[in-house]
Amino acid sequence: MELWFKEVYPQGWGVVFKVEKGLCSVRSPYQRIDVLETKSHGRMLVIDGAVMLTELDEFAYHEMLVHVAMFSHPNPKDVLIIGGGDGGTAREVLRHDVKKILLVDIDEEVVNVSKRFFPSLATSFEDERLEVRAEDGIDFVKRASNGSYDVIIVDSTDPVGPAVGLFEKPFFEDCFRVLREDGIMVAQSGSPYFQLDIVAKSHKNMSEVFPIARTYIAGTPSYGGLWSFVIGSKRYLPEEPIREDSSVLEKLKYYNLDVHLGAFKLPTYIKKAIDEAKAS
Ligand code: AG3
Repeated sequence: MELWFKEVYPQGWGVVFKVEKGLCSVRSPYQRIDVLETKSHGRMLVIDGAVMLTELDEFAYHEMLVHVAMFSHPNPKDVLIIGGGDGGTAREVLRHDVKKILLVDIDEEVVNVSKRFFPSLATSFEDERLEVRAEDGIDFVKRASNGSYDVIIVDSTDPVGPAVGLFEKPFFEDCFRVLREDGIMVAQSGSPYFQLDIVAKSHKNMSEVFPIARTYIAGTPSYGGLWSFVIGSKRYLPEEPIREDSSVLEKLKYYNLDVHLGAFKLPTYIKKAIDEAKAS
């Protein structure tokens, strides 16, 4: 019997993967978590039916989520990750000379599943610079002290259920407050093909909170082709990397200086959607 996994976007198109076998399926208090062995993409993490990552192309998403912000800051030492329980985002941050990372994911089951099935991501949990807390990221930033982080990275699922607030202005305002005076935050902001409203709304919210707000894109085939990220900065221009660190760069597979610069060149329809949202 042939088994296929498909994630269908509401527009009536999606991504399909031939499944060799199901490795794990758990229901946490927050969501359903599945790990599948696919024929073409290695292991895949699925949350509530949505593809979170595959071993084949997770590097593109994680490198682009992390290194654009990290290379736009001159000296990122204290980093807060909201979500990212699989450890992939932390793995990329740990390539830099950071002092401390706090990872706040609402669901510790994601961390447990990653430790069992995704060793190449979960290596980050062994690094003593990383602390993990199972808490709601929205509540966490509400209570966090002013000016405690250089970079905040939001690695969330789609804006459904408990993740909805992670795309909204009050959360960005709290992040602004807990960042230092030259801090930067970045968040995944949806698919430019299937979630253009989320791309545009996230940008609008960010631009109402941070003096500098930009959207950039990267190729992520497992999420249907293209993905977007929104970045908010208090001082530095994120489209211009401020540092070059060859010891980090030589380990990366997607991110490089040209990709950083190019990622901010947006197709017309994305620019238009952002401009329209800002004008509304
Ligand atoms: N975080 C963002 C994935 C969103 C994908 N959406 C979807 N497939 N509908 C993934 C977590 C990786 N650390």
